[in-house]
Amino acid sequence: MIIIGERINGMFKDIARAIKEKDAKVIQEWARKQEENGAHYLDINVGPSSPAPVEAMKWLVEVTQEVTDLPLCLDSTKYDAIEEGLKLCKRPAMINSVPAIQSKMERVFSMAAQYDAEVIGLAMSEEGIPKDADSRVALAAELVANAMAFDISPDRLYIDPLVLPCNVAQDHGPEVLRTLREIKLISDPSPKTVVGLSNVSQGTKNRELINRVFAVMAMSHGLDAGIVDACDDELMAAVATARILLNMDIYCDSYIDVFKKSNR
Ligand code: THG
Repeated sequence: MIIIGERINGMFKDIARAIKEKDAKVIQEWARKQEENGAHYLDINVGPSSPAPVEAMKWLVEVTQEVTDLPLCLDSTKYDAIEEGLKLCKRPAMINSVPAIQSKMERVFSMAAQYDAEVIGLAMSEEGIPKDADSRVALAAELVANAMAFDISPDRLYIDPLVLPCNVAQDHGPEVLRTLREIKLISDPSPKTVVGLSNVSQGTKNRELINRVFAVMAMSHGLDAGIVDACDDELMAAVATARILLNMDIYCDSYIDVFKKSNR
């Protein structure tokens, strides 16, 4: 699974404070820590209550790139913030995200073509997030068709079926899993898939266990990437183990590496 580290997000109090006070050290420590723990991309989100999202995004991109060469996943609903961030990215980035809404798809896919960015497409429309897998897959197909219209190959598109907290939307769980599997049948090459893993446990007890179990279940349904807590060693070990059991890595070199890192 492609690991997108979730931690540089203004949803977290320490990040919100660091953005406000321009305290680069906090951001850079999280960038380093997530990279050391195996992240392949870093999600960059200024948070829901940023008074100046464009400026904050530019600053986060700059200070993060001072300490890491990992590609960034620019996470915002404000496309001006994403575009200004893309201009600063040293490597092709990922745009997070666009729903299946025509005007937004046009803006985002033309931006992706211009900056050679990958794109996360959300299985939602003007009407919100559908519950059943068939409706989610239909929205995924719309995203694929629109990406292709901008010459973006489907395998540069990550479809996010949208994971909701299991304590308020328990009935969505199996539908999300079925969506992950069926998305692979939409096109050839097929789009990739991604989830915001920690959503599944928001507001619940025993969050880490719920995250770890859902990660493995989603992987067995073909999940390609996850925006996850890369600093949860047990999660990273579960992911490495699932890769062995799904025959995605050869036992045992990369497998043993994970355990060396967490001192087991
Ligand atoms: N899909 C896509 N992008 C996403 C999401 C998604 N980006 C944001 C989010 N969802 C994924 N990232 C997080 C980051 C943090 C949390 C959940 C998902 C989280 N935060 C604590 C909380 O809300 O309880 C914050 C509390 C604290 O300050 O410690 O759980 O689904 N494409």
